[in-house]
Amino acid sequence: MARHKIALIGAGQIGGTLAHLAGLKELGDIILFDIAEGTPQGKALDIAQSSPVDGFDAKLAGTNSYAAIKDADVVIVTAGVPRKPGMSRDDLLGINLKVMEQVGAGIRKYASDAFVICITNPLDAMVWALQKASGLPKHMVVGMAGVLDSARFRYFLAEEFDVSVEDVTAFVLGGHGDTMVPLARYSTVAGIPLPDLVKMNWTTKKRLDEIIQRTRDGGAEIVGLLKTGSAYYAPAASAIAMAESYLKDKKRVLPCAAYLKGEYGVNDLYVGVPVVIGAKGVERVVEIELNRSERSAFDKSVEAVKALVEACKAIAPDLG
Ligand code: A3D
Repeated sequence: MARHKIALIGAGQIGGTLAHLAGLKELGDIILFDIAEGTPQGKALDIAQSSPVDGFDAKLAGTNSYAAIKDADVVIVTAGVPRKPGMSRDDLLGINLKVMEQVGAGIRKYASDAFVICITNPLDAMVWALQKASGLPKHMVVGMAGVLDSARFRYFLAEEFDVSVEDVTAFVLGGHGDTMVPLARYSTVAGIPLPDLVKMNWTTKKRLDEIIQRTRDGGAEIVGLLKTGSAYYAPAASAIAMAESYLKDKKRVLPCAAYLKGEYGVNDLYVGVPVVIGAKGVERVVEIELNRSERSAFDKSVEAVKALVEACKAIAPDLG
């Protein structure tokens, strides 16, 4: 059986980390694409030279030509600009929308059977634009945000309780950004929901609220520390988990920005919800019951995503 082919569009901080992780996990051969000349070639060569040390077999190549992504099984898109301190994800909209149009055209031409994972911000609007620009089936185009947001939540909870991150599950819904909705009652330590842990005096409601806020602000906290860009290790690890679930037909249940056509009362929009990712792409949207306050937080988040998509349509009417 031939090796899988993974194309990474954007060879910046996340793109390079994706290539390294995909190599270490032997997910397939890797093509790094970027408009910057030399960057994808240099990173590909550097990572390839680590393969004898780490003992993984993967061919890596860098390119400035879309033709090289031909017949990729998975395409992960990070092309565009990241945030600088003081910028919101939404400030990136105009620049990154143009990038999505170019990337979408490249994928349409050379990799129309691929499973496509978008990471470029503002995520929920950019994944919408990328699906429109590429014309790929909606279940084959998803956005990475929920896996990262829930990983941040899990990490903070594991720290709070002084337990292994492995035993903490967390649930985050809605758009990626300040309106994301971490769901406490669907988040657990070894199956015990967070509200029960408050009753058991493991923590307080106030501490939990602080952790939820820190999760919402998780990206900005790192932008503030790094000063020259945004997070890349955890975002890359999160997208790799999604790619792996597709390539190995693992059918993992992961929160992703998925296309909704009526689920959660939302139509024709990409929003973060739990989905099953398997060999057929997004195989199922998991629709959970929301209580009144969760519903209202989710609706607020959906409205924020809608506003961004409307802004995209105003800038690029052809996409709508
Ligand atoms: P960075 O290191 O700047 O890499 C972006 C790369 O894209 C650079 O190498 C650019 O040369 C390249 N690029 C720019 N325009 C094009 C183009 N038209 N075609 C191909 N390549 C191009 O950024 P990064 O890797 O740190 O972040 C990439 C994106 O991910 C940004 O938009 C971030 O905001 C976003 N991001 C999203 C999350 C989510 O959770 C959704 C988290 C962190 C970062």
